[in-house]
Amino acid sequence: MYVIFIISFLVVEIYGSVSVIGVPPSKLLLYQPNKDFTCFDGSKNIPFNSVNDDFCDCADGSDEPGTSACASSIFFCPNKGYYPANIPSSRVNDGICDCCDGSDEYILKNCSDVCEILGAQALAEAERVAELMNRGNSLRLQMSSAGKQTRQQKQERLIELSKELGEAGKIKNEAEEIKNNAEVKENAALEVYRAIEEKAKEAAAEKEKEEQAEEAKAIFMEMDTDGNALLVPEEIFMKLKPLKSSQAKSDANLEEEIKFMMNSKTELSFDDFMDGPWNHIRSLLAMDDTPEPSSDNVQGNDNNAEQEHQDEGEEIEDDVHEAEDPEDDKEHEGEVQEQYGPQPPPVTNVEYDEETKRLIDEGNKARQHLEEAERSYKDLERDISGLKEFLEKDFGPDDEFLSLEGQCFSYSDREYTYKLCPFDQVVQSSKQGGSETRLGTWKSWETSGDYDTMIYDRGQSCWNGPQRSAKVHLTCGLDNEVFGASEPNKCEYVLDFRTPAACRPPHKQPKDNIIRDEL
Ligand code: MAN
Repeated sequence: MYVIFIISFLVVEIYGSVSVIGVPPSKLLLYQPNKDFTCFDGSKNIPFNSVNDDFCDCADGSDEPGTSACASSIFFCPNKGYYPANIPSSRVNDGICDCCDGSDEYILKNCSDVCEILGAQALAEAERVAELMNRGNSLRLQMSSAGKQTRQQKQERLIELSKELGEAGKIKNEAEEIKNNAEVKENAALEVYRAIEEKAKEAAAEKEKEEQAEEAKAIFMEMDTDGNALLVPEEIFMKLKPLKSSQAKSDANLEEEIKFMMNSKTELSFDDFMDGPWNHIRSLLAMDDTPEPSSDNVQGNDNNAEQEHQDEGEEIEDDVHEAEDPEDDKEHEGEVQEQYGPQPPPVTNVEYDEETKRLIDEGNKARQHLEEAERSYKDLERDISGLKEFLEKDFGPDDEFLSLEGQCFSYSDREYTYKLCPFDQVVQSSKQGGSETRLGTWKSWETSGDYDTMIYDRGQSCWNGPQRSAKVHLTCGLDNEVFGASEPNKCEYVLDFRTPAACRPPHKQPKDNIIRDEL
């Protein structure tokens, strides 16, 4: 009796065509009330009144789409006014509303049909999204045309700079030739003065040697108390014993030291004295002449130490300054030095003649000119490589992302502020203060051709972990804005960024998505 009720309920005729509950329109032809039913897997033919009789006949469950008798059956919700749905037939008549039209609960009938409401909401949402897509897409087109224009300008600039580089190369070569020629003349003129200087140095050295010999002679004679032109250990002892440097030594130690100085000889002629202990004795005598440091001097030394310390500090600051300077001047100087060879030696005490002065002046000008030409050439090379690097970046199929280059967008959560500078880097700074942490440097799009996720890697190393990295998920929005940031794994960050550049024209009209008249 109950089965008959179900059958009469489950097979209904609507507008002249038979509908079997739980069956989608596309499969209705397979359920003909005037014929036996063939299981979909072809395993059985059963009388049609066994369809939806709450008894599972077919192994594939195809005979019971509208009851929960077969574990594998699928129930079709028509959901008129909203999206149709397929649910497992086990949910049919379980008291829970699964279909928005309530068709899965046809016995209890405890579910009202909310499909129209859902459909209206979905339609409104689809219209909102379509509107967003439309407006976003027009902004994207504007960004794209600005991007293309910038690309064009940069390409033109690259051509100009490449020409300028050719010119700068010529100027540099000419300057180098002029400098080489000037230096040949300058060196020839200075050669004369170098020879004079060399001679003057030799003469000074010779004089110094003679003076030393005289000093040594005087000391030797002073020590040679018996005047026999030979020094014996006792005579040297007499000279050294009163010295301050000997006061800490015992007589035996001093005697031992003298023996060592005399290379175990028992007596020294003046020549032996000069070859042997003279240098040592001279420095001992010189030390003895040095005044004791007074308390004022000690203070002075402290000041010096302090000054040195300060100087060190300045040096460190200077180092930092240098490190910050992108153009390493020192390196540049080194290059110049290496290329231009040694500068003319500062020949002191020598007055150059007018011609030499003129040649040095020309040499200096030529060196300076070459230095400037080198610098211009390098500047151009740097600009060109910057432009090339820029133009090689993938700014989207229509350059719609290009205008984001050079801009930065911030987002703050409770602990950190994140800053995204598209195509450059992502950084993080703690709200407690402290320096920025680089989370990553622009690498590429995650999947080439899909412009929905950016990858930034090679960030600062994580303590006891890998280098930091960040992914940026892009969605369509009317403004450029970071609207979320998280760290799902330690030192791996995800930022959410909306931008019109990520908007596309809507493919379909919103109404097409809502199936209203499926049955
Ligand atoms: C900092 C931040 C955090 C990160 C830890 C790792 O505190 O960069 O995001 O998790 O370092 O030590």
